[in-house]
Amino acid sequence: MSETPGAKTKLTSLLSISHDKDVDGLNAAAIVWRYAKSKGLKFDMILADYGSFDQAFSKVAKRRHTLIVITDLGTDENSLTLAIDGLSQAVAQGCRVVWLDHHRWSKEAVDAVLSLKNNPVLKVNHDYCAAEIAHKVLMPRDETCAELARIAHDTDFNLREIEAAVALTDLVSVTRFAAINKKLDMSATLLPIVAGLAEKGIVGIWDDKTKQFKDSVMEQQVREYRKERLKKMKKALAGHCDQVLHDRLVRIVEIPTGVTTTDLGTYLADEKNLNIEGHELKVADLLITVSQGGLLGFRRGTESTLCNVAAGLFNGGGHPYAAGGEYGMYDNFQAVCDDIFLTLSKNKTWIAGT
Ligand SMILES: [Mn+2]
Repeated sequence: MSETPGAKTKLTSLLSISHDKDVDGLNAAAIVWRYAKSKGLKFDMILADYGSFDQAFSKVAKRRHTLIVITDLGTDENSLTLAIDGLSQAVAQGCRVVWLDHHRWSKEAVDAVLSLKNNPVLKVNHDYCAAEIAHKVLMPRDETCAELARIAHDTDFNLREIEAAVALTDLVSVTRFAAINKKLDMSATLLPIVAGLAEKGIVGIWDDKTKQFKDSVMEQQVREYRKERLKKMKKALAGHCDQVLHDRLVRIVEIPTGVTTTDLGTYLADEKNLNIEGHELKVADLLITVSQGGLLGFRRGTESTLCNVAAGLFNGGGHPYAAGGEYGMYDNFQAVCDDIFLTLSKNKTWIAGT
């Protein structure tokens, strides 16, 4: 932003609320942190995921003279009232709101945020990841932020062209899974990573010469995680269920805990990984992952299927290349597969070009 936000409203601190789920949310928070430093604002951060980020707004209501910057989180009917109540209270106490996101927003939600007092800023752009938007809006001339934005883009769009981005993605996954398993506070657990990134950018935590994390504990955790993950993905593949429907190979696998759908989707999209005891499998046109809680992930191995449309048949949605839906709790995986295959066989809309 060109104008100094503290000029009129005497802002003394900055509260960052960002998505804890992935590199994009963390890098966005790191960019916001660098912005706070550049303006001499005291910095606090809350990292949250959907379902819990509503709670952040009760904390927001207590803030005074704070620039509240929300990144990589969208708001929907469920969370909108809570968000607006908390933010209205904060704004009445001299706070100002900046909201930067790349998810789908309803007109109602846009209008509600823009109707807040103290000149709220709302930028929603689907073509970029949240860290890129934060970089462009807050710190356009900062090279460190530019690099953080590039890294977030590489992982958010699953390009995997930057080794540090792939490593950081795994570091975030292993740290999050550990926090969930040990019931630790997510913001506190991820804080050292974001702090390192905010301090110096990716070189704050990553050594590009040795291609390792500077912190030996982080490096060890990531190595261990990758080894375990590979074992789990091989096991998941061994239990796969295949069926050809409307000329497309559909593969369903149970996703083990500690493996993300993106990891498994990427692994199973490479035919080098599809050798089971000397038997070569083909890459599936549509891959569906089923989690223990009955959530479904959709990825595709070819462009002949539409993940978002397939997910739509299971109360979900997303992009043509990646989507999510739900099946519900289950105990018989084979029965789940039969059910999913039946639903997909009755409907052809998930075939690209129909
Ligand atoms: Mn994002």
